Amino acid sequence: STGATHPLALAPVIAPPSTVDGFVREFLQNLNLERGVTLSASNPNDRYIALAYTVRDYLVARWLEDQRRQRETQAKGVCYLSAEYLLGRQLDNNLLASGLTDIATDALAACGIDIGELRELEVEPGLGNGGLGRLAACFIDSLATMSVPNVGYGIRYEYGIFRQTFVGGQQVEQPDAWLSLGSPWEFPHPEAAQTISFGGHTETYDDGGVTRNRWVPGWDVEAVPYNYMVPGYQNGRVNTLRLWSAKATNSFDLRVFNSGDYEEAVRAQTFAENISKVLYPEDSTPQGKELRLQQQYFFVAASIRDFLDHQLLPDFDLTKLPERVIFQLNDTHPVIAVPEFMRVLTDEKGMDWDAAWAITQQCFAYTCHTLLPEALEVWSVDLLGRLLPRHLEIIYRINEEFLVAVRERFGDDEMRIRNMSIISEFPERSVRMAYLATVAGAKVNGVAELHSQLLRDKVLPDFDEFYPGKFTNVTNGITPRRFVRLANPQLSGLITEALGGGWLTDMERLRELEAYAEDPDFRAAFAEVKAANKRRLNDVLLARDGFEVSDGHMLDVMVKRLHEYKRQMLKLLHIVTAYEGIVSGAVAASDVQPRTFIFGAKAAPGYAMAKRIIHLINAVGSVVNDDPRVEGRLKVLFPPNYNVTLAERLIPAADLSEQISLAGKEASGTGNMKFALNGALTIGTDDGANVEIRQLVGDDNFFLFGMSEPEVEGLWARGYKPSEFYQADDHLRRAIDLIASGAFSDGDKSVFEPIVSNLLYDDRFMVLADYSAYIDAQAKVDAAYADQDAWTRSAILNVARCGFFSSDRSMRDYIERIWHTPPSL
Ligand code: H53
Repeated sequence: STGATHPLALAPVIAPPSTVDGFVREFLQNLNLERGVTLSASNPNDRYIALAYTVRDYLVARWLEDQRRQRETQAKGVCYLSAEYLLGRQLDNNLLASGLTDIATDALAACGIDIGELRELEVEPGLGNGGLGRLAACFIDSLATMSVPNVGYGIRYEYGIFRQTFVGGQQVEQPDAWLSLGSPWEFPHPEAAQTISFGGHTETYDDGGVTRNRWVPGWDVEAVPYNYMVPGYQNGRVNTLRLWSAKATNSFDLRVFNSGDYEEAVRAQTFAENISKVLYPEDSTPQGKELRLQQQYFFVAASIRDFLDHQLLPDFDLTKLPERVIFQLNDTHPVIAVPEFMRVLTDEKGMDWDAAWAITQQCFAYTCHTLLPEALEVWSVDLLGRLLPRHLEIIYRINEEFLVAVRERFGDDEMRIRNMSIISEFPERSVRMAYLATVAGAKVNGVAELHSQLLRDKVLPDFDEFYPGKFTNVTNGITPRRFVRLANPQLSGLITEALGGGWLTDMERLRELEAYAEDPDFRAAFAEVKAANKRRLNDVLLARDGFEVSDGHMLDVMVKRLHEYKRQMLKLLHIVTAYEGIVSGAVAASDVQPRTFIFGAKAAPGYAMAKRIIHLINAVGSVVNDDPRVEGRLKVLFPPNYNVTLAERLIPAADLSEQISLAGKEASGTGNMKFALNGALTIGTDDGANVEIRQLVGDDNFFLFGMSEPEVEGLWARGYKPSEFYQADDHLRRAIDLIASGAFSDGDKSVFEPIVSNLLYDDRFMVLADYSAYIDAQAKVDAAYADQDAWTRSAILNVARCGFFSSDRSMRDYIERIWHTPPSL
């Protein structure tokens, strides 16, 4: 308490009045007071910032109130630990959440400002790579909307995911300086910085007759929290996203003073601040760099300290922690939180090991997002020991006790012991973070039914046997606020007209649309919405990239990170086949169903094959688009820098959603859900959440093709020779030969030779094996599209039957199966 007596200081904070005049006043005030300009002297950025501040002002009162109540009730909450949050633009979402969209639009119009123009000024915070980061953003939206106490913890990267440009069709990365004009959505709290230590050594000491170990760190940095509001959808609830930024500690200044080596001291400062400088741009292929481990420890150590020191009441009984909090580990990236938590409880809080371990095993849960072995992080013991020596000791002890228990259960089965050990010995001694998380977590979940099954059967079978009941599934979801309501306002309007309000927070209600699928007027209205979304996309692409989407074309869209397992190459072979058919004269252009193929994909900067595939997509595009023989019936567009903002424009306009990964490789996918909920039909393999989408929408409304996961395994076992598929299939051979001939590289055969030989002699992701099934399925797509009315009916049924994929449902599943954190307040 401040001891304040003024009545205004005692009353709860009051939000400004929700009227157009009230909004105008607040907006102008923010222009004057925060930007120091009058309306007439303001530039667009001033106006955007003042608008953002105005929206913020309405939410802040709720936010402060929620924080106060959370402290008071101490209800159990979720600390979501994630190295990535791919948030997308904030302005529209926060307007929608606060119910201010119309008022703000009118208020700005009254000031002579088009709010749409200000919207376009916001640089989206791209603090994530792909699915995993976007999932975290959807989850915190749902938790706020469901009034579940939650703090999202992460890193405030100064540079988010790189901006992709194309030079001669090849990807060139530009830094994403998203903060260069400042962000009006963040609340920095340098005064609340935490000191985070690294390096040094450990020592034993005598603690009243007991010998204990402790850490004597070598250097430290400050972790400065930046808070972001996470408003629920029109429920008056605002949760917090707390992102940490690294700053040099004063000890660096001291060194300047002592050594007089100013330059060296400044260098050291830069070194510390590098920790939160840049997001690693690898999605599911981590490179094991030291700085990445620094990032991971930096943010989880700050988050745990923040929770224990600032979210708990001062006299909190730590043995009660499992009733108060669950730390959800989003993939292996935050798993170093486990030994950190143990260190704090034992070394700092003086708890004995067994008690601390019992608490830890109830306070953590782990979500695995992959099956790719290269995505499961391991840290060499050498590196861990240098950076976090005490944590390595703790990991060793956890492992020792775990292996004792394994021996008790299974006997001295050395093979099994070696397979289950948290420490692997080859190729170098290292810590398997997924194993550590599995041993420590109360629950381990996969992200789609198939994925969770494979996780238990193939990746962690010994653990599943050892820990019955620990493994579970929570199928991913997406927030309908951003990906339906904001991205597709016209479809949302149509649904509300049919069903009334309320569906946006109760997506199972979309089922009621099934009846409307039989209504010709509704179908016509639905088709008109799709057409309008295509026109809107056309405007966006024209302004952004100078592209035009032709009328009457089917829009066939594949947007996701570029990865071989996702098989953009398969899509490309389909396009080349269609093109080859026309130029060889086998197919008359006039008989081709007009299609525009749209790609969006970033490749990790060090992933050479992925970058080559990007080059090839662009190369095929320029040849196909310019060839008069095609008569404009096939078009390939690849707008650069696919991000959340572009996704929000592309997805509502799509007719066909490409989800064509090799079965058993895509853990879930979430783009697949976004497309289906916006009325695109899916062509897809039986992989990830595609399986569940198909089960829900029905086989008639989904184009399934390709090998199943067991069939993939069978083919590997028999010995896969891609060249046999090449030899056996005329179309495939002609498509590959065309690429090999240099037809897309001005006759230079060497440019795409590595792609061709990879396909013919390696083809880890079995593109050639699934090619002919894919081509057949695409023929079915063409045939289905010819009956527009039937297509529209299927599209409506996709929307009606995919309410399950709301992230609100995912959150309910987590709450019921893992967290046990009921809504509160
Ligand atoms: O996570 C998504 C899944 C998707 C999976 C993705 C992912 C990453 O984006 C990064 C690392 C990782 O291990 C997994 O590839 O299938 O939908 C959200 O669960």
